[in-house]
Amino acid sequence: MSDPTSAIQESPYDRSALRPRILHLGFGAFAKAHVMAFHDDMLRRTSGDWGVIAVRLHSGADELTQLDEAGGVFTVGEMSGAGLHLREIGCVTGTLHARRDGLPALLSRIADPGLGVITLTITEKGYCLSGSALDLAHDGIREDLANPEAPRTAIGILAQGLAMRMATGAPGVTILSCDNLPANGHLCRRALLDYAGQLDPKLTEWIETVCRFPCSMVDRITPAMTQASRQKLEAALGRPDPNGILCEPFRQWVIEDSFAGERPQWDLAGAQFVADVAPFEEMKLRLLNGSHSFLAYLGALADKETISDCMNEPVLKSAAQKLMLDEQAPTLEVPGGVDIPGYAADLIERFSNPALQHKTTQIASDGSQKLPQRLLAPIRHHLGTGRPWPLSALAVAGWMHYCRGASETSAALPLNDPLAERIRSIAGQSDGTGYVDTLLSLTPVFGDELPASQDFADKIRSAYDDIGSRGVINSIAASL
Ligand code: CS2
Repeated sequence: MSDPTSAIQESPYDRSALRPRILHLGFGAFAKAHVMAFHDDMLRRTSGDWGVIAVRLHSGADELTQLDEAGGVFTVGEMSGAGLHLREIGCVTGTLHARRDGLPALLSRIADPGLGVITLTITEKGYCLSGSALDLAHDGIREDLANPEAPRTAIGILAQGLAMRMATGAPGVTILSCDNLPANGHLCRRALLDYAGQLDPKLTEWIETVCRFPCSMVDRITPAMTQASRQKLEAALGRPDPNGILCEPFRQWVIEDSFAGERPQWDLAGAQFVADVAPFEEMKLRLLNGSHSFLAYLGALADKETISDCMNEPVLKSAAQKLMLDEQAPTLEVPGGVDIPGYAADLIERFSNPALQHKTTQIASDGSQKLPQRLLAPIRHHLGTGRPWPLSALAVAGWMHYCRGASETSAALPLNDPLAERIRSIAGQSDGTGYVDTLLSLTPVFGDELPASQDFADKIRSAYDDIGSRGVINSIAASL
């Protein structure tokens, strides 16, 4: 049965009037489905000239060339049980790839005085953080600091571009992080200031004075494209769109109202500008992303391929709901006007969307970067208040089992993580308590304080043993 499909909504605005005023770093699936969809929607409602330059630093040169060949225009398809709603996104006016086009082209674009906003989707690891500061021991950061005029990391490239802006008297710029980190704007600012502080105090002062780093909460479930989703899009569109992307219908963007210059009117497209994003960020990171990670590790171990497959398993579905309401929500300062049970119920419905085919192994990637804000921060809260946290313990223990690379039926599970090499070597040397304790000593993930808590370590060890002896579903069922 084919999906009922609406005709594509074409971009009705004059694309030739767009100027390169926004640069998006990390132009991948999420940027297309979220930031660009909001931006395109805004352009449909204004006669603005905010064009976007789509940038990638390392991989993805061919994808950008392919987008150039399509004149920058691509399709976003919103998938729901009811069908596929297609829209054309026309806000990208050009692309830049650090290797394909050379670094000077990218740096001069960042330094262009006409550029007002840099939006970022560079993933958690792109910020090169250790805790809440720049990791000065990070290989990429060390190399960039030794050779600041030819940087390779996003932080090194942004800093060099900002140094050029300062040198030419260009105005400050807004750098808007759209990654799933708590206080993402503050972390981004801190990373840049720490980096600049190693090189030039004048640059540090310039950044502090004239640049702005609003925090933002971004939300739209956007699975990586597969051959099946490309075919689905082609069937609906009547032609292939190699740049197209499929995602869920829901989207949300809450942005701190702190801009260096003019602010794009994203509110016309449904974004919210607020004074304090923190309550929104934490709610989304813990309820949505925290339960996503719970389902990703435990679901993958139980051979569930997608999040909607997890929702078809009653134990996993009830557990996700209970994790949200009993273990995540009590740790939050709830944003005004938000009804948490309603928000959680909507999440369960979004997770159940069968059209998304969102792979558990995709969400399982980069666990070492995701666990701290999604699961460990709430656990720290519970250790302080004495509330039980059995499902969070199973999620962390599930990550540990997942890192061994095999599901309960011995199917291979991919370990994509900046710490993969270290984790694999730990897994190769030990199992059981020895393995758990060695993982707990990974300070980039657990810090120093948590593993020093006997209560914390005992609960993780016991959840790990439980999963090993009783199996994933039975262990979860026992905690419900
Ligand atoms: C997911 C997110 O891959 C992951 O870690 O939890 O990408 C999630 O789908 C988005 O944050 C939804 O807004």
